[in-house]
Amino acid sequence: MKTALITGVTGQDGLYLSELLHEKGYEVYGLIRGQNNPKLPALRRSHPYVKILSGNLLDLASLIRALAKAQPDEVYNLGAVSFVAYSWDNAELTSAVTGLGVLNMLEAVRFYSDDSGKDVRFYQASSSEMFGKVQDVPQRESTLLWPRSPYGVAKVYGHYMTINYRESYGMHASSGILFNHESPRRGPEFVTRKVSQAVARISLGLQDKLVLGNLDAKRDWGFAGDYVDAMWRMLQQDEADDYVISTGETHTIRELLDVAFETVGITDWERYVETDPAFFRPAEVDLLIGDSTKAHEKLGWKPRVDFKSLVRMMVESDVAIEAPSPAVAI
Ligand code: GDR
Repeated sequence: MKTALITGVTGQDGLYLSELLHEKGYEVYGLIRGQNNPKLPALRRSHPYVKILSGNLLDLASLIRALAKAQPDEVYNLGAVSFVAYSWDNAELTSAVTGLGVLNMLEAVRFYSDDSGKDVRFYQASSSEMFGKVQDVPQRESTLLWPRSPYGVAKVYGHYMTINYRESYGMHASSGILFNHESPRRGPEFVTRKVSQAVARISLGLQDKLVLGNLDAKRDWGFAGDYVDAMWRMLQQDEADDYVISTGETHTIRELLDVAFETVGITDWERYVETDPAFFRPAEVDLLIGDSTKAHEKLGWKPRVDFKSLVRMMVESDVAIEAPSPAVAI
């Protein structure tokens, strides 16, 4: 039986990845920050097989202790401050957790590997946000990185540190450059879930307006459940490497609104949607579209859920969540 340690285990990807690894027979450990993490009770209920360890990406000693306890074969570093818009107001914190946190985890893995003699495999959650200003269409592994947010800059640091540990110490450290990936478990601050929740509530008469920022940005949106499978495949390769994971399709926020509102039978969504400069970003990433040919060829990976099915899945899930529960007969 293999053992895996996941940071960011309470996030969307952490939940899907724990399920995937559990189904494959892994013993799954999750690193949790803080004594009273509000997401912990839900995780214990929905994923009782995840063994919880306490640790913080900013505290190297805590990571070394967690590795000594879990004795993992594979470490998936998904923990980060992950909301791009938040990163301008919290640039130092984002740089610490999303950037230096990667270095701490790499160091902890190096200590533990040296100590135990085990060749621990490492996955770093890199991001399409690293591409930033458009250089290449579509973006691939060799595209010049030009991040446009403190979050993107921190992810570039983590990405190159991962490559550097691979080249310096021969570590099996891989980096997945994942484009946007969504699901009904997505946090409500991200645009897809903000839209799916609002559309569900508008269709049920619970909300009147949806206020957004830039409707013209283009994103390559895939399903998170498909993307965690790519993470696992990367760590099963003989050689560690970097891979773009994407659908190869791009859509504007307007197209997202078209499909989301259409799911509940509304075609004139302009009546419900307003824009507010407060939701515009100081620097925008205008166009993301990924070329994951390398992942197709080397990992045998392909996305299964397309854009329309993804948006419908999210809206339908939110309609079920928001719908008033049927009256209970006395
Ligand atoms: P992103 O995702 O920044 O691409 O990063 P997000 O869903 O936040 O934004 C996508 C695009 O939508 C535009 N937008 C809005 N975004 C939000 N959140 N709220 C709004 O009201 C709104 N209106 C328009 C944004 O300007 C942007 O262009 C996500 C995160 O998961 C990162 O952690 C991850 O690394 C990348 O995807 C890949």
